[in-house]
Amino acid sequence: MSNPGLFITLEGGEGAGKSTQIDRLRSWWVARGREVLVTRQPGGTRMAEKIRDLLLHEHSGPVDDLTELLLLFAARAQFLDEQVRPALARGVVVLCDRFTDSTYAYQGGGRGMGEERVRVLESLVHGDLQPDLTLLLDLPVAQGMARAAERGAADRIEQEDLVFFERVRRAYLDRAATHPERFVLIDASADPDTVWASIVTVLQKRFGP
Ligand code: T5A
Repeated sequence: MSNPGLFITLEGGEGAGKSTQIDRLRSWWVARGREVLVTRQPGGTRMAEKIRDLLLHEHSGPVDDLTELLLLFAARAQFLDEQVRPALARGVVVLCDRFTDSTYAYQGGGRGMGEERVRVLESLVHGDLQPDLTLLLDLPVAQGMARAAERGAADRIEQEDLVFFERVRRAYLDRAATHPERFVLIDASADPDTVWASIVTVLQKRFGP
């Protein structure tokens, strides 16, 4: 059954500007009279935020790749059940900073785990739920890392090297090419106002002025 709400995800590498643009997206939808939920992955619910801390901050040693993958989907199952599905059923516009395409990019691509394991868990956890629109904010890896470094201390995943993030970017671009019906590629290398102008063009084309 289709939802009365809208599920929009923002994706991209480190420092792509997702958080910066999601605030503008919220205002755009509120100005059109829509109730909006801004949320993020990993995280979004109390339990999922605890898993986020485990994944990004509270580690006391190496984290096994499969453990990382399973924790991400454990958090996501709770997040979908508690937050996203009820909101969509109420007609809310859900704006999510990262979602499962991040897992394809970071775990599948960056960690080299491949698509298949991600796909199996995606099918188990999502059922048939997919974003209505995914904005992929793309920019050269070095530029994004420089922005992220200016913003503050790196978390566990941000400490990976350039080669890791090149694989992440490649995996994202492959996802966008494989799912053109929901992905829109945004050039995120420009200043925030220019990036926002590109996003507005996409929103107006899909959802009207
Ligand atoms: N992860 C996540 C996985 O490995 N697998 C998964 O399945 C999921 C869901 C999440 C980490 O977890 C990983 C990926 C991540 O490593 P996070 O804190 O949510 O951690 O990390 P990010 O989403 O990467 O947060 P960032 O802050 O790095 O990126 P954003 O949100 O894209 O960027 P933003 O808006 O905070 O901007 C960063 C800095 O750049 C400036 C901003 O002012 C800020 O200082 N900026 C710009 N500067 C110039 N021009 C622009 N256009 C700019 N836009 C923003």
